[in-house]
Amino acid sequence: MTAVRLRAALGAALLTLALGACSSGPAGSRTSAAPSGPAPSEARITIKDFQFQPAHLTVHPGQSITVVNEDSTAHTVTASDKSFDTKTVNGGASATFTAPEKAGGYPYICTIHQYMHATLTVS
Ligand SMILES: [Cu+2]
Repeated sequence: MTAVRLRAALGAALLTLALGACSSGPAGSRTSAAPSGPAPSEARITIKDFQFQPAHLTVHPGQSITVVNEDSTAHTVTASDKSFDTKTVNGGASATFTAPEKAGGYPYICTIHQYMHATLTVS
Protein backbone atom coordinates (compact mmCIF):
# COMPACT_ATOMS: atom_id res chain seq x y z
CA MET A 1 0.00 0.00 0.00
CA THR A 2 3.01 2.29 0.45
CA ALA A 3 4.00 4.25 -2.57
CA VAL A 4 7.54 3.54 -3.46
CA ARG A 5 9.42 6.63 -4.18
CA LEU A 6 12.28 6.44 -6.53
CA ARG A 7 14.70 9.15 -5.91
CA ALA A 8 16.52 10.21 -8.96
CA ALA A 9 20.21 10.15 -8.44
CA LEU A 10 21.57 13.58 -8.32
CA GLY A 11 24.49 14.19 -10.57
CA ALA A 12 26.10 16.83 -8.55
CA ALA A 13 29.08 18.28 -10.21
CA LEU A 14 31.58 19.18 -7.61
CA LEU A 15 34.09 21.76 -8.54
CA THR A 16 37.16 20.98 -6.61
CA LEU A 17 39.28 24.02 -6.44
CA ALA A 18 42.81 23.15 -5.68
CA LEU A 19 43.70 26.59 -4.59
CA GLY A 20 45.45 28.24 -1.74
CA ALA A 21 48.42 25.94 -1.67
CA CYS A 22 51.32 28.18 -0.93
CA SER A 23 50.52 31.60 -2.28
CA SER A 24 50.36 33.54 0.92
CA GLY A 25 52.96 36.22 0.56
CA PRO A 26 52.29 39.65 -0.87
CA ALA A 27 52.94 40.02 -4.55
CA GLY A 28 56.32 41.61 -4.47
CA SER A 29 59.45 41.37 -6.51
CA ARG A 30 61.54 40.06 -3.66
CA THR A 31 63.35 36.86 -4.36
CA SER A 32 64.23 35.47 -1.01
CA ALA A 33 65.92 32.14 -0.76
CA ALA A 34 63.41 29.40 -0.16
CA PRO A 35 64.27 27.73 3.13
CA SER A 36 62.84 24.38 2.15
CA GLY A 37 63.36 24.07 -1.56
CA PRO A 38 64.98 20.76 -2.37
CA ALA A 39 64.37 21.16 -6.09
CA PRO A 40 65.89 24.43 -7.25
CA SER A 41 65.59 23.28 -10.85
CA GLU A 42 61.82 23.18 -10.69
CA ALA A 43 60.25 25.60 -13.11
CA ARG A 44 56.76 26.88 -12.73
CA ILE A 45 54.45 29.22 -14.56
CA THR A 46 51.47 30.47 -12.62
CA ILE A 47 48.45 31.85 -14.43
CA LYS A 48 46.48 34.31 -12.37
CA ASP A 49 44.18 37.17 -13.28
CA PHE A 50 44.73 36.46 -16.97
CA GLN A 51 48.47 36.90 -16.67
CA PHE A 52 51.43 34.58 -16.88
CA GLN A 53 53.74 34.81 -13.89
CA PRO A 54 56.56 35.33 -14.27
CA ALA A 55 56.33 37.09 -17.61
CA HIS A 56 59.89 36.04 -18.36
CA LEU A 57 61.09 32.63 -17.27
CA THR A 58 64.46 31.10 -18.04
CA VAL A 59 64.87 27.34 -18.03
CA HIS A 60 67.29 24.70 -19.22
CA PRO A 61 66.82 22.77 -22.46
CA GLY A 62 64.37 19.95 -21.99
CA GLN A 63 63.44 21.05 -18.50
CA SER A 64 60.04 20.10 -17.18
CA ILE A 65 57.82 23.08 -16.51
CA THR A 66 54.71 23.00 -14.40
CA VAL A 67 51.84 25.28 -15.27
CA VAL A 68 49.40 26.11 -12.48
CA ASN A 69 46.18 27.82 -13.46
CA GLU A 70 44.88 29.73 -10.46
CA ASP A 71 42.11 31.36 -12.41
CA SER A 72 38.64 29.88 -12.66
CA THR A 73 38.88 30.22 -16.43
CA ALA A 74 40.64 27.80 -18.73
CA HIS A 75 43.90 28.91 -20.31
CA THR A 76 46.66 27.48 -22.45
CA VAL A 77 50.42 27.92 -22.64
CA THR A 78 51.17 27.77 -26.33
CA ALA A 79 54.42 28.75 -28.00
CA SER A 80 54.05 31.09 -30.94
CA ASP A 81 56.04 28.61 -33.02
CA LYS A 82 54.12 25.67 -31.52
CA SER A 83 57.27 24.18 -30.02
CA PHE A 84 55.27 23.57 -26.86
CA ASP A 85 51.59 23.61 -26.03
CA THR A 86 49.83 22.57 -22.85
CA LYS A 87 46.48 22.60 -24.64
CA THR A 88 43.60 23.63 -22.42
CA VAL A 89 44.37 23.86 -18.71
CA ASN A 90 41.10 24.16 -16.84
CA GLY A 91 40.62 26.59 -14.01
CA GLY A 92 42.20 25.31 -10.83
CA ALA A 93 44.09 22.65 -12.73
CA SER A 94 47.73 22.25 -13.63
CA ALA A 95 49.73 20.82 -16.49
CA THR A 96 53.30 20.04 -17.38
CA PHE A 97 55.26 20.56 -20.55
CA THR A 98 58.84 20.11 -21.64
CA ALA A 99 61.00 23.04 -22.65
CA PRO A 100 62.51 22.95 -26.12
CA GLU A 101 65.99 21.50 -26.53
CA LYS A 102 67.15 24.43 -28.62
CA ALA A 103 68.30 27.52 -26.77
CA GLY A 104 66.53 30.73 -27.54
CA GLY A 105 63.57 32.89 -26.72
CA TYR A 106 60.12 31.41 -27.04
CA PRO A 107 57.24 33.83 -26.85
CA TYR A 108 54.01 32.14 -25.93
CA ILE A 109 50.37 33.02 -25.57
CA CYS A 110 47.09 31.69 -24.34
CA THR A 111 45.22 30.66 -27.45
CA ILE A 112 41.92 31.33 -25.72
CA HIS A 113 42.89 34.85 -24.70
CA GLN A 114 45.48 35.87 -27.22
CA TYR A 115 46.28 39.12 -25.47
CA MET A 116 47.91 37.01 -22.78
CA HIS A 117 51.55 36.68 -23.63
CA ALA A 118 54.89 35.99 -22.00
CA THR A 119 58.29 34.60 -22.91
CA LEU A 120 60.12 31.42 -22.08
CA THR A 121 63.88 31.59 -22.47
CA VAL A 122 65.88 28.41 -22.92
CA SER A 123 69.57 28.69 -22.17
CU1 LIG B 1 43.58 32.32 -21.33
